Formats: sequence, structure tokens, C-alpha cells
Amino acid sequence: MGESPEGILGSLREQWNQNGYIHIRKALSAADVERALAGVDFAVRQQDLVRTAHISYRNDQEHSVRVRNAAAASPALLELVDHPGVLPTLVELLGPDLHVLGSEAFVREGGDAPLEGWHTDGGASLMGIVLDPASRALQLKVQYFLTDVSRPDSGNFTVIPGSHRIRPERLDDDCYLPEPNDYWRRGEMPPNAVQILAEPGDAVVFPYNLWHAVAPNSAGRTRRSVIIRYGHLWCRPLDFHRMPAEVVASMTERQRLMFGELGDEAHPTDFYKLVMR
Ligand SMILES: O=C(O)CCC(=O)C(=O)O
Repeated sequence: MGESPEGILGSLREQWNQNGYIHIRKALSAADVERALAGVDFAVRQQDLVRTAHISYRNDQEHSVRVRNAAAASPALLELVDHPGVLPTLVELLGPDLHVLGSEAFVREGGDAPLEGWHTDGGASLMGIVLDPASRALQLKVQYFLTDVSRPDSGNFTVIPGSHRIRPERLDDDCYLPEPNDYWRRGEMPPNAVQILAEPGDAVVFPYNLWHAVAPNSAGRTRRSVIIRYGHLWCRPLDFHRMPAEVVASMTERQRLMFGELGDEAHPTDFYKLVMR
């Protein structure tokens, strides 16, 4: 498949290269949001019942619950992996060999301190890789906001625009970033940091190496969101080894490909020649 410099992204490509993220407003309809919210609640209830290898759970801290491999827990969350509001952007950024590497549901309650420290994603190796602006994306996440975070200090996803161009001095497996975290510890925003103000249904696409964190949630409202992590078919998934057979059986053909289910006859080159439809 050829690359077009502009493609469907147009000026969003410039935002991606300069700021390191794209904010897609109203990616989900109001009905999609309702469905996804029910999916998040269902996935959270499931985690008390289903503690298996494929729906593992972790309560990060007392203020947040995150369900890993949430797409396996709820059909409504599985639908988000190729939602038409975001899929064309993903194909444009990553290319057609899209691979779902993980999916998480978040429920974040109140807290006067930041809910998550500054970090990048994916461990020390990825942390040290800065891409040429002409490159295809390597790994990225889409965060779907399902509740109102249109005011600051509501548990907002917080980023330092342009930080995806900076190679951090320290590369640690936990990917924490000492410099902006010193500001967090003093109760200050790092210079140039931006709290993303999002309405229910908005989506934010960001790469593994954008410096990001989660602001305090002093608004007293629970924040609910879903993150889907993507890479290429030759990247290893992180939240599952293989998706459970009953979930694979419920997928569309496209979703099966996106979860790396190419069948027993797959040729090695299928993992990079495949064109997703
Ligand atoms: O909950 C959020 O807004 C961000 C979660 C996060 O830091 C991550 O997925 O790496």
C-alpha cells in the first residue's frame, strides 16, 4: 500500500507530528457512549467473578479500578476496537496491519493528588525510540472518554505536547519520568503540560512515547474511560496471549485479523503484508 503525505488526516497529521496527539471530538455517538458505559460497569463487575488469565484485574490504587483485556469482558467494549469514528485515523497512522495489543476499562474516583504519575508506555526499549516524523506510528493508544472531563482537575488525561520528540535521559522499565514527577510532588503542573478537556464520546489518540499522566479529580465525579492499545501484527499483545475462543467466535472477520487470529495456516509474511478491510 502506498503512503500519501496528506491522506485523510489533513491538518490532523500536523497536530500528530507537532503535539504528539490527536483529539477526535464526538468520535462516539451518545448511544455508543451509553453502550460503552454499560460495558465498563459490566467489565468491572466481571472482574470480581472472573479472575482468569484472560481477564486479569488490578486495582492500581484506592482511587482507581482498571480492568485489563476489557474487550474480552464485554461485547460493547469489543466493538470499540474498530469503531468507525477512529478506525480511518488509525489506519492512516499505523498502516493496514493494525493489531490490538490490549484494552483497559478505567473507573477513576476522586482524589486531590494526581491520579497517575508522568510516564511513557511500553518499557525502557520503546521509551528510547523517537520516530522520524515521516515514519508510520509504532504503537499507540486510543482513549475513549465516556464521562464529562471538560473541566480541569476532573481526573483529566494530561500530556506534555511535543514530548514525543524528546528522548528521556533515564530509560527505566516502569517508564516513570523523574523531571515532571518532581513538579507533581510539589503540587505543580510541569511547564507546558496540558489537561485534555474532553466531552463524553471524545477520543484521544497518542503514541507510546508521549509524556502523560492523570490530573487530580477534585470535581467529585467518577471518570469512566476505555483505552485500546494498538501496534502492528508483528508486535506482541500485552493484555492477553490469545483471546478466549468464545470471544474470537463472536468477532467479525476484521476484528479477528486485528487480534492476530490469522489461522493455523498463516504464512510469516502475512504478519506484515496483510491489508485490513
Ligand atoms: O487514565 C488515563 O487517563 C491514562 C492512563 C495511562 O496513563 C496509560 O494508559 O498509560
